Amino acid sequence: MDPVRKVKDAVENVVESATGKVAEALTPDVPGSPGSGTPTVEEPTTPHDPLPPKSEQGTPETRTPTGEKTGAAPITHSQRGKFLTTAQGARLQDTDHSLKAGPRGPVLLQDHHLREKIMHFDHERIPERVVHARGAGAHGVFTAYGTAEPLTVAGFLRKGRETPVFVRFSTVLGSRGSADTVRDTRGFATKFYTDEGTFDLVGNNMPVFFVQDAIKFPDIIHAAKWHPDREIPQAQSAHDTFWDFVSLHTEAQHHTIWNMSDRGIPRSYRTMEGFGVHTFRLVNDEGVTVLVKFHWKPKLGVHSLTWEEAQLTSGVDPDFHRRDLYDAIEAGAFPEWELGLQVFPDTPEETFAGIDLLDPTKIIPEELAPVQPVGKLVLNRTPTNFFAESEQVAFHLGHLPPGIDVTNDPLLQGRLFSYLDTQLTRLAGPNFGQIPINRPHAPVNDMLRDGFHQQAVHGGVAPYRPNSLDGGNPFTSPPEGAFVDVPVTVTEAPKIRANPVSFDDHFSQARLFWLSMSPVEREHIINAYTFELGKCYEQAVKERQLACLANIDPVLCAEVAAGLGLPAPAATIDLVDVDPSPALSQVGQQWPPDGRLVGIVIDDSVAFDGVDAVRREVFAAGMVPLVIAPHGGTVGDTVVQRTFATARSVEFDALLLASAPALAKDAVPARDAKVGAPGADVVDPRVLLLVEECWRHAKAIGAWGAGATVLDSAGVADTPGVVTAGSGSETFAAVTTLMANHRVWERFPVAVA
Ligand code: HDE
Repeated sequence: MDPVRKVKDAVENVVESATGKVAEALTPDVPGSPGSGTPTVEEPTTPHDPLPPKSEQGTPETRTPTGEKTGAAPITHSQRGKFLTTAQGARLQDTDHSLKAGPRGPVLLQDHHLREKIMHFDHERIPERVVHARGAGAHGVFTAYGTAEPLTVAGFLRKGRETPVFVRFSTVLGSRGSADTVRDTRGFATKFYTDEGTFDLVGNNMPVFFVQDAIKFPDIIHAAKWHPDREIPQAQSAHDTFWDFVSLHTEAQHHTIWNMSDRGIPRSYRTMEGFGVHTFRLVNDEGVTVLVKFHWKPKLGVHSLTWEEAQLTSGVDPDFHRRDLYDAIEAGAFPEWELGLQVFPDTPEETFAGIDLLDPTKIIPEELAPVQPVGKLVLNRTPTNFFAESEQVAFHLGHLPPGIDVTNDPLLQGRLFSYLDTQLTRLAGPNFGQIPINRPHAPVNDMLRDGFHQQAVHGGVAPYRPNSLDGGNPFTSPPEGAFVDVPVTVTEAPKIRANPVSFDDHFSQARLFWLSMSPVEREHIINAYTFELGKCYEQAVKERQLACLANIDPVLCAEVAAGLGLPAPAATIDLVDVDPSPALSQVGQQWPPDGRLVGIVIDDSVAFDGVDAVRREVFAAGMVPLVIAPHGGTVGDTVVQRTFATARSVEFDALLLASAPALAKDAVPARDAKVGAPGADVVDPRVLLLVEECWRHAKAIGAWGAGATVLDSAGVADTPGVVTAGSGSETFAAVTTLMANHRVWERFPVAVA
């Protein structure tokens, strides 16, 4: 589908409509309606086939376990027919009552329908991922620019080649049902279904990792997850075991400062960068190799929540990132990233600018090795069934197509074991590659046989090589088109448990990150460390982490120490002079506002025409307007999407005020403690709270007409990023300009330069 907004189309249709039922026509186009049909109040009784999926939903292509297209339509692939059946297809007349010996009698063991239904229900859950349990995936397409052709034989990077993809975003620490907006690293895992075999790029939204060697992964995860005695805290690093570990195992300090920065609380999956973290090796058709790092650059720029927003959102809408991803796709604001490469010569030292390319706790600043775009990713379909797709998708670093190979990064090497191994428990056996979302699009002829949940009906008698009984099939491939391991020379060395000396520098790049931040970003980092260490009980842990901060920067250390009420220690190493990398900062650029949510506050005093004109302009600008009113239903002819009772500031990227609503009918003290608060006698207290929070979170606010008086009541009139104008259109135009900066940064007070 052309990425033209459905919402925009709907508006245009309405303009052409002569019926005048504008409000009715607009309602379904606000993303989020649950089903593809319009439900009736009465229970439907006329049998018909299952409803089609919603238009924005996609499924894995219908392929055989060996990768061949079946041609079956996705919906017939799962459920068929008008009538309820058993799993074996026998029609059922009743599923509301178990089979009993008389209406008051005991349930009979022979009730095979009851037993099948309960048996299946009892086993609906599978083990959640040991890390990255909380996540959400979407389908899309990757289109190559061709710029990587000189570097690799990988066919999916040939100019113009389109490859279907499935991307799963995740947090690391929380359980499957935990909140999306906690402070944490985010996973960014992409499955490219290439016709030369699946390529999984299993990355994160931060370019470095806590540990340098895979053997330390269980340690960092045990430290960061909940305490084993009480199983708290959920999805948090603000506790003693995490800080105990990272302050002792100091190679974690670089990743930790990324987590403490605004990168740890992304505004949305759509506004995250992605990184392959490790260095990979590309090989071209002449056998020439280069070393590369993979980067995903979001079209909307890197944008984060404020800490208060993140905390509020965890309670108000724990599914915030998932909802944002799916609503954006449904609205036609398809999330986009460019895939880019940092390219380094493949020298025996495997270093660049003196930085060890095998050390996953180090970046190469983009100023030294620019990211070269090689293709574009567009996510354009939501899953049809979350379990079948997001939960069952299985990524693995060893899923590599010809032209992309691994390096000796010891973290990467351990991952090559872990990702297959974990699926044996999680997806119950070795055939997880045959689950629809994991089926390759390339022909499969693998000699792997049998096992739990085998889906393929293998013919032949000779799944071994060499054979003559199956005519010698499968044959090994000629080098062209085959995955050929790059014959890297392994230098003679003793077998030892040790790191290269170059891995010993644990602080210079944490310092590089700190020095690259803008003043407001530094304030956020100070605040995050102070909060997290403030939640620790053990004095020794706090003091030890302060000692680490002293080795990053004296100002950072002193500010955090002041917040903790502890003395700031001196550095134990010489602080290196590093050139900042401006590319690491999120502040200072302008970005498109696609798919942003704009709240419009109205009440019965507002003319429909004015509000409708602004709504159209918001749609036309590629954003989604949500009308907020004293009650649900309609206000005049305007359809209401949020009420004062259901709206909360964190949902909106900007706020427009078309009126100054007095206390709504449901604003009574027994239901809302804010009624009676200062100013609430003039403007409904929930509207005041909306404005105050949007202001505190540095969002653009605009008002026209009576709306301007709300700004006075909230005490925010004539402050940065608050605009008033003569009409809704002018107000929205001014707000749009402000939104390009992501936030009204100057509203954040800065204490340290
Ligand atoms: Fe993972 N990681 N990881 N990891 N990882 C898993 O695989 C592991 C690491 C990452 O959406 C698990 O299928 C080890 C770095 C993502 O399904 C498991 C080590 C990076 C996802 C596993 C690492 C990642 C995972 C859990 C140290 C960024 C979610 C379930 C050597 C480059 C994928 C699963 C999804 C998931 C092991 C380190 C990213 C247990 C042993 C570094 C995005 O196999």
